[in-house]
Amino acid sequence: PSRPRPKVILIIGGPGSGKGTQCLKIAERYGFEYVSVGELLRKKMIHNATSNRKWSLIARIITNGELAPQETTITEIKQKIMKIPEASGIVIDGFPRDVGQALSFEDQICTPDLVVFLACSNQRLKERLEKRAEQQGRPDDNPKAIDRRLTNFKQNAIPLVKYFQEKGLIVTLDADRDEEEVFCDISMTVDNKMY
Ligand code: UP5
Ligand code: MG
Repeated sequence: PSRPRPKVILIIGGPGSGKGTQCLKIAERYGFEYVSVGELLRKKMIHNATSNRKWSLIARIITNGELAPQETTITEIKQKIMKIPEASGIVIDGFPRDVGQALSFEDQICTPDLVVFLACSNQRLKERLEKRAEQQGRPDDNPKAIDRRLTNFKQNAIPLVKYFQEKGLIVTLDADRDEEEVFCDISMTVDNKMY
């Protein structure tokens, strides 16, 4: 008999809302595969920016805090998912960013089983990103790009959340709290909705 398709959880939220942090915890607790879309794009851009015109353009887009082209992003996700061997679940970090991407994901990949929105105040998002910028060197953790990422998020978040609300797929959690509290809510949600 064929295996059931892996459950798919999408984690969305502003830059610095804790998507990466919480996704790693989910992957660990549930044995799910972790796919960070931002990480996929950053790796590919670093690898290809000097030799390939398309990727040098995308590198510029991402470093400025703007969104990479939708079709490229979906293609990267598809390729990554196809390489995942056997998994009971996949947790996807930082995708979709807008309704267009959500539609195209459903069209080309699948309807997600659950979407978690990490709701975080603008002030907190900024604080966390500025702190991380001091500690690490992500190319888009510069003041101008941080501003663009926050602005783009604010523009796209409401319609995106509404879209998944209408489908009854989304749970919104208060992500202003500390990591452990947020994760406690996430695991309750996953236990309730998916098992
Ligand atoms: N931290 C985390 N949780 C905390 C908590 N509860 N309390 C206190 N501190 C907390 O966390 C950020 C920082 O805060 C860390 O230092 C952490 O320790 C601390 P993190 O878990 O890294 O938050 P995250 O939401 O993952 O923040 P990130 O900066 O990664 O969010 P972005 O959405 O900006 O980044 P992403 O990698 O998803 O996307 C980057 C870029 O890729 C986009 O801007 C875009 O250019 C491109 N992209 C696309 O074009 N299309 C896509 O579909 C996806 C990405
Ligand atoms: Mg992240």
